[in-house]
Amino acid sequence: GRLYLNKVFHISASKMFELLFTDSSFVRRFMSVRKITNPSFTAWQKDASGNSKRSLNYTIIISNPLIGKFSTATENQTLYKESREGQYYIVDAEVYTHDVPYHDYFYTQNRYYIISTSKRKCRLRVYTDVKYKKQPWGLIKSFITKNSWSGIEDYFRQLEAEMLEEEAELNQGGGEL
Ligand code: YK8
Repeated sequence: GRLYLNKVFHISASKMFELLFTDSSFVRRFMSVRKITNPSFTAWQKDASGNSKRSLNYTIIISNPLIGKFSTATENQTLYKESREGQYYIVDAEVYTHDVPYHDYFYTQNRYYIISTSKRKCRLRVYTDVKYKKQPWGLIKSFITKNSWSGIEDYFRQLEAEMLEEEAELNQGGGEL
């Protein structure tokens, strides 16, 4: 996988989890900035193995003449049972884009780590991998991989920027208490 985000924020680990993985106003705002529309979320639900799962559906804008304008997407998230409330959280997100060419060949796996570094700080790390369910022709595969990396890089660069704004808002006036 590739490391796309690795940064310490002045936000507690539990707050970071709430911002990213609940139906928060941060997520709503970030989606509208990214022009991600029609979002629907299921609630977190614990399964037999002890992990929690939820899924998201939304429509993304692509606007690449070779690929298309929009695609619906499904994101299946797993919160691993090894996570410890307030200490660290490990979330896997598998993203399937349903309306792009070769959509049945690949998906993206994002792994989020939220690690508490002190009472009011946490490290956010995101690793990403493009996974293949079937092996496409070499040229197609490199096209998919190249397009995926650039889209993902852009997405996490913006997530970092929006999170820095959120951090500033949350800590406004609070100082280094
Ligand atoms: C999530 C990875 C690939 C996909 C896209 C596919 C092109 C295929 C080219 C073939 C459009 C929000 C991306 C970027 C769409 C957006 C996905 C997002 C950013 C046909 C030659 C959606 C994180 C995420 C993960 C994967 C991204 C897709 O939270 O290039």
